Amino acid sequence: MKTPREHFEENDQGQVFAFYDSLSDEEKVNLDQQAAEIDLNELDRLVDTLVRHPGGGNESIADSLEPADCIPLPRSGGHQALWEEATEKGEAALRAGRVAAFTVAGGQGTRLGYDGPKGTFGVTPVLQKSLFQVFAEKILASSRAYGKPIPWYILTSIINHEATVAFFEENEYFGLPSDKVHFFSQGLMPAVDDDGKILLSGRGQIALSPDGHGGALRALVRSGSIREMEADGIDVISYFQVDNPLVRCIDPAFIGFHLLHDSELSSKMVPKAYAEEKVGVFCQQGGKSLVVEYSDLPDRLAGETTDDGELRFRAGSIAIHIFSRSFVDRLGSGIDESAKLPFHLANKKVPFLDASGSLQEPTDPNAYKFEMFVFDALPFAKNPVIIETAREDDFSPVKNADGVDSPQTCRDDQLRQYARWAKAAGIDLATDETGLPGISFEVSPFFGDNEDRFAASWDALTHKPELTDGLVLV
Ligand code: UD2
Repeated sequence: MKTPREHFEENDQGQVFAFYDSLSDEEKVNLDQQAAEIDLNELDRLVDTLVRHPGGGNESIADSLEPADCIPLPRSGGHQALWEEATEKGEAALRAGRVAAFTVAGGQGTRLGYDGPKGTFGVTPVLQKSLFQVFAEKILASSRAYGKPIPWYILTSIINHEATVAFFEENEYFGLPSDKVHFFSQGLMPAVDDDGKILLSGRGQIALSPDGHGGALRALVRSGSIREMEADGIDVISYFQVDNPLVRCIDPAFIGFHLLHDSELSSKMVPKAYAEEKVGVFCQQGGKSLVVEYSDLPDRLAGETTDDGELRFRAGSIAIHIFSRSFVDRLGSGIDESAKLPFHLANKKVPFLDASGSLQEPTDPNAYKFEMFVFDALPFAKNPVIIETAREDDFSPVKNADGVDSPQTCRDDQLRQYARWAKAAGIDLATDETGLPGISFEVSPFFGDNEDRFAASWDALTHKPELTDGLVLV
């Protein structure tokens, strides 16, 4: 049996062990463990196909792309009766306890410049509740409404696992039963230089980073989460990203469409706001559905319009999906050789140890990372369904410190949503032409997490407060 060091040396990756002899016993064990997790054959193949011989480019993707078919909202011409049928179907599944929520929160969140797991970032207008608290309360409100616990699975990574778990413990799981909140860490991939050599971030430390949200599927299987869901009778997994507090974590109509179509993977889309918006686009190619990431869609297609002036490739992916449990099992366990998520390449700045052992902090991208994207599962899914959703009810992510998709735009979108609900309930509230109220207030998901529940709670109040700055409806 070869040692990891011998194995790496034979595969031209001996630099990983360059400082091995100077390490303590514990550090040696640690480095051996990290090395043992790396599949050098897979890495070699990735370096060869993605780094040394990158092929194709955008134009080859574009050749036979068509826009995907989507189920429109009633306001865009969809059938009201169909949406009602879907809602009933989804509600029945929720009452039967078949649904789990799943959040991917393993990313680094570098763009926001916030030091800590992104889910701990405060976002609500008055109380500055964290993203995690918002999701927890929405999940709890749904589980109360349908009379069944909704387990919540949270994907973390080596970067934030401990801090994430500690945050939930400190906050007593925001009222959720602690045995219904499950954390598990995603896989890691090494960063390599231009020559495909694995980089070290310390003498006994490989430069490892999360394997992308596509790694969620194998992490769900490896962690035993899929088996646990099976034992609990859960077959519907409601997937969303950690950065979007507007998301309806649990949406009966969406669940219903997924089940009515016997779909393995369903997705929500919003019409893109403008051609350059940084969201993937749902397309079709060779009879399969797929998402083409914004950076891969040639400008000429992104900007193409139809006769009525709409973007032709307009179905923006907002990273909200429903997976069937059996589909995750099939893809995540790797038993289906024909259904493997590809890796994508990212050219990044990665601090590394040079040959003399000093740490270099590059100012330009010096390394390649490999990531899987969860939406690459779409072409492998049977009966994929894409439904339209209202952006204002499902999507306002916090990605950047300022400008678009920032804490400010997200706060305003939450306020606009509360104001719409308030007005629909008959409350007199002044708003500007974008629907933004002049006051800052907040609605707890327990008071209402949609227009109807808000109206019901409001009507039930014997003493109706005046909506003033700082008011929180709980
Ligand atoms: C993502 C989508 C984009 C659009 C947009 C909507 C990709 C590549 N693009 O863009 O098409 O749908 O979202 O907001 O996803 N994450 C992990 N582990 C990882 C990497 C990421 O859990 O290894 C999580 C991360 O914590 C976050 C989510 O995945 O919740 C999105 O990651 P991102 O910020 O890299 O994606 P973004 O904004 O480029």
